[in-house]
Amino acid sequence: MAELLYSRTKTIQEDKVSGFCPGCMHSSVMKLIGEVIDELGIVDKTAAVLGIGCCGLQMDYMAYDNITAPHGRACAVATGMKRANPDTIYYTYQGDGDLASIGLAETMSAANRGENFTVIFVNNGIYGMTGGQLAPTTLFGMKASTAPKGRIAEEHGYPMHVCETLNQLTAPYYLERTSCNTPANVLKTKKAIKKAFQYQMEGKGFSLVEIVTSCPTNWGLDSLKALDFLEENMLKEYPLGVIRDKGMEEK
Ligand SMILES: Cc1ncc(C[n+]2csc(CCOP(=O)(O)OP(=O)(O)O)c2C)c(N)n1
Repeated sequence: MAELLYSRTKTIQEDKVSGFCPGCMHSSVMKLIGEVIDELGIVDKTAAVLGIGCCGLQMDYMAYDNITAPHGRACAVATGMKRANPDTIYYTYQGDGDLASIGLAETMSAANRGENFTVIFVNNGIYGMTGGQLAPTTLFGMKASTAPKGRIAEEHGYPMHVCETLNQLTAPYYLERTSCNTPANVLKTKKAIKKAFQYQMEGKGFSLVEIVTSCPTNWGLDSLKALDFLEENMLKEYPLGVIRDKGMEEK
């Protein structure tokens, strides 16, 4: 394994104030990842591979190593990093545009190879950073800057279910969909992230945790209305739960 350049003891840059929009769940998810890394005692051997988008802003808040991959290529970059440094714990952190649109081939290929890293997939149903363009996960009727009348099947295809699609492959070890819309779901999300990291530490292969989140700014809603929209619409299209857990099947 490559020698670490310096020793790390903390996960979060404590002096940073969140720059995310009000109601954005990226900061909650990032905090959970930090807590999990702390609890597992792996801060000195963890590195993030960040997608491009609001997800990439994580680099401002985390105190451990990270690398930003070209748009959509996080799973390909993580593949190389993990194979070169198998003792390092790698996770990718990607939005729906990054992971399921421009990066779909990289995601599917890494999952199909059963690469031993963890994917944290933040699904807010839209391209956040670039101003609300249609994503593969945009719901029917949901307006986007590139679909002003809302998603229409004939023009834009159907909302893409990433976990269910990956569940068609043989290799993935663990696939779960969670959300951060309630305190109970925040705890479930943390549990899922922890499990995914633990599976990687045990060398089990590819794990993906999809977290359904809101993007009030690009949904054109305030934070509370965005939460209602998430519960009434996003969670209907993207139901929460374990899609596959080979660890449970093996027990
Ligand atoms: C090759 C390339 N194409 C397009 C872009 C512009 N771009 C930056 S972020 C982004 C979409 C990000 O959306 P998403 O992955 O859903 O992340 P979010 O911002 O919602 O977290 C796009 C299209 C880019 N940076 N590089």
